[in-house]
Amino acid sequence: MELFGSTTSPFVRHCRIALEQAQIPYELKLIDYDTSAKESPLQKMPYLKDGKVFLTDSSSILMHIRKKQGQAFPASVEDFELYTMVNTLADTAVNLFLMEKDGITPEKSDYLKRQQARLKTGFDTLNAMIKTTEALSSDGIIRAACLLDWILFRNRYGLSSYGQLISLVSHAAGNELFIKTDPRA
Ligand SMILES: N[C@@H](CCC(=O)N[C@@H](CS)C(=O)NCC(=O)O)C(=O)O
Repeated sequence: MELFGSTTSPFVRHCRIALEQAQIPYELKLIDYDTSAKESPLQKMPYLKDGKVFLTDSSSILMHIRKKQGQAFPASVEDFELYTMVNTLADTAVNLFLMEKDGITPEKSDYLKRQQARLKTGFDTLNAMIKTTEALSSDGIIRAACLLDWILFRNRYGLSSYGQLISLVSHAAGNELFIKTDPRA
């Protein structure tokens, strides 16, 4: 099985953690955006090749992994709500980051101002929603830990007032698989 992506993408990191949890042997193929634009119709990373199976989104990749592991994906409606909420925030934060690299900032775009506002209401809600500090206990929680650590790594948003979010990342930071997939490594 081959997983294609970068070591910095929070979406790729989640898939790597799931593959490790499922103890599925795989090769991480490091690629850049030019390669994903050529090889994936969605022009995004991650994508996965497993024999004849070709998957172009981290959610279908996770379903494939969890199925092989004999686990449900999503595990519950509540965990899927958390997962999709974090996913939307991840898309928002990554878009803002990539647009900024191209010199387009919220000051210049009402659409980006709305994206920025979404981060605040989203993080407020996540902070109230996340009750566990068991960092890798479900896909909703893993996705949250991957996104929050990416936000800290890229210095994209001040999280210091969000006690539960900070506590989740601190617990994750002590986990072997989280350490192994650290984007700073
Ligand atoms: N829905 C996708 C999102 C993946 C995604 O946004 N990946 C980013 C890297 S972190 C990407 O490839 N961006 C390239 C682009 O938007 O041009 C998934 O869950 O796999």
